[in-house]
Amino acid sequence: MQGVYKELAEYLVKAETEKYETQRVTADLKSDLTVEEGYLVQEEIVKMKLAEGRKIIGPKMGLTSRAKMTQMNVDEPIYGYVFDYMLIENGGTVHLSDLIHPKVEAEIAFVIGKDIEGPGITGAQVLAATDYVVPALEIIDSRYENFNFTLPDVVADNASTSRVVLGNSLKKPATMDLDLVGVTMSINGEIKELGAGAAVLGHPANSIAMLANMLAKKGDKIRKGDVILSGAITGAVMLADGDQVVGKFDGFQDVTFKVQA
Ligand code: OOG
Ligand code: MG
Repeated sequence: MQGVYKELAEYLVKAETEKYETQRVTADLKSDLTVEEGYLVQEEIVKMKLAEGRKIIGPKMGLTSRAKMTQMNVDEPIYGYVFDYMLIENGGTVHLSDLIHPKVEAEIAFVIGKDIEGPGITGAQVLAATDYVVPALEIIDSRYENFNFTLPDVVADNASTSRVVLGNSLKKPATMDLDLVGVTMSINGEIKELGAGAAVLGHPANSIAMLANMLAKKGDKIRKGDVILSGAITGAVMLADGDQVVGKFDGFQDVTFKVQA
């Protein structure tokens, strides 16, 4: 059985590396893939990346806001992993030639100061274990045609994770109400999406708590030093050559990047 998950992982990593859209796993290769099995495929992807010498920046949450669940037609939060090669500096450039069909979304990231081990973790416990919060723009790039997927597909595909731009301003979470942080995401000076931290499960810390509790089911935990995206506050917007993307988060400095062919 293990062999099947590894094969599916190789199929998805090949699409990522060679930058082409591919058929959904559940459409073509394994129509009865469950969400749990999707995570087994994802684990194989993580193993492949680690074997190549990539480093984990942290797990990430996805599909934690209604905006995202509605946009992607799925109804449950998921997690995936961000690796070192995915980081783009604030103000940097995303090259379309490196990616398939990228979209951008606005998120709040948590820099974890102490291990967090579920089950039963609450948002308050997450805040107590968080050193800093940082605004972020995530560039997602589903390996599937038209970002069309079921929950098992997107879990297998490492939650569409592709690139991350972290802001430069770090804040102590105790100094602000993260649920009330207003966010706009603009492209070429025009606001495309907007929202507030509360869009993510009522408070972004609840998303990190859910992650700790999900990881606990497989005997894993959140680790000191992890930098964790809590999931998009806004819907995701397709990127095009020449785009100048700006995320404004109330109380933080802007997060920006540009897009080039
Ligand atoms: C899945 C990735 C979701 C988020 O923040 O909701 C995600 C997708 O929409 O392709 O990263
Ligand atoms: Mg995201």
